[in-house]
Amino acid sequence: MNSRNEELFARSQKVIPGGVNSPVRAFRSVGGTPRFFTRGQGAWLWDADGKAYVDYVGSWGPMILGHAHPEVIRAVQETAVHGLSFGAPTERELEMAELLTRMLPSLEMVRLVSSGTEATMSAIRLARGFTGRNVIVKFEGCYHGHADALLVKAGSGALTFGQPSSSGVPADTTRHTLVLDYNDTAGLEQAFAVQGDDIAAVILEPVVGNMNLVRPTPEFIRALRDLTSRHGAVLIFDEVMTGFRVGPACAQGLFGVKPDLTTLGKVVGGGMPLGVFGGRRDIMEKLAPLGGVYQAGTLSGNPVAVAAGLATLRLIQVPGFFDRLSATTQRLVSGLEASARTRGIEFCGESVGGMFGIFFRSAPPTSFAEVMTSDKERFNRFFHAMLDRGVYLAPSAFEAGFVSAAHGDDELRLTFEAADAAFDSLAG
Ligand code: KE4
Repeated sequence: MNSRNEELFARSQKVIPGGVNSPVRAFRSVGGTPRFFTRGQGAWLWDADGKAYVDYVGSWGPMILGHAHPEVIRAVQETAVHGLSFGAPTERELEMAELLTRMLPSLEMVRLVSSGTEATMSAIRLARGFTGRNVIVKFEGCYHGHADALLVKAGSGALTFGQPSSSGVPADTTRHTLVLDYNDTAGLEQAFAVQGDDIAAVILEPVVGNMNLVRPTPEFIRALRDLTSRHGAVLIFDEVMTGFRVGPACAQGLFGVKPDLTTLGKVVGGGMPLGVFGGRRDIMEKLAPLGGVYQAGTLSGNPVAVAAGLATLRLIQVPGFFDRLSATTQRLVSGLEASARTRGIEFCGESVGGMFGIFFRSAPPTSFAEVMTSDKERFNRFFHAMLDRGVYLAPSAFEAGFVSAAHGDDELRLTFEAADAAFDSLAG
């Protein structure tokens, strides 16, 4: 037992299932020992052995400014000294709600919650309450948190209702969830043709990050908006990952689409527990205490989490922020592609704003089936070769990566040097 990470992991597995508080952190997809981080600063993390890493996970998206940004830390400190939680309205959460409705035109009203899962779970219930319908449409490869109704895998055949993708979820709960193929416009049209008037909502990641990165086709986005409008179904953009990550007006701003409801998380809390759901006033006003759809939370709108979120949202609105972030992310992907190409390794990348995907396949995938043809084993070897050289990528071939405003020339140079050696080790 030579590493403090290994020692901590051995201890942790005795008292926390899998040694982690969220499964993907356990490195089961890539193998090896998860790193226990002790601190982060800017684009960097340090693990329990004191080893430094350039961080491309960024806590799975929230850390868009980099770790421990002084203005965010100060906002948290200045708020915390006046009390952590009141369970009552505060001006600060009103400020956050007003800011969000200014930043996203589709948000006429919002509710603050404590996680992305809470946001999507609430949005689904609200859509069902608003429409009086039960059927929810989601897409294979999209992840929306761990609410029962959304832990669903595709049914045995097209247009058959989903089966639970987790034990502990009653089949009854998922029998109203239809799982279709992402970017399959014909399949979506057929579902609406057959069951359109029973569909309460369609929920999707408008740029997928949870089967690694997959962009939507323009016709798929158009069909989603047309069909849901025509059939009175609620269109929910789950922007927990893409929200204020792919652009200042999220993915809906990139695509020029107004969803009926939007869910947010990650960046919006700046690293603190904060989720948001919101959208059309006529839908949101169905929520208690106004309407019959119940939703609540002890720490909803928590002042300290909101302070971190407000500081973050203010800082990402500085002119040129997303141009710079997108340029850095594109440079990262292009540099990795060039390194692999030089060595004749089949590899490609894709980026949207400050998120990226890398694949051991010849072209960026456009569907779940295509993602599954990527060479997972090669990714796992690449992951560890980069980790050994101080570059922390997402510990799964099926997760997107994230760049922060703190990533600069030095971090890219180190990353490319590590990638040259890592690709050499694969070519060898
Ligand atoms: P949380 O409950 O983890 O805050 O959010 C759930 C969620 C909802 N919607 C989307 C599009 C998401 O990406 C997520 C959470 N994303 C994962 C990363 N793949 C969080 C990391 C984890 O599960 O540990």
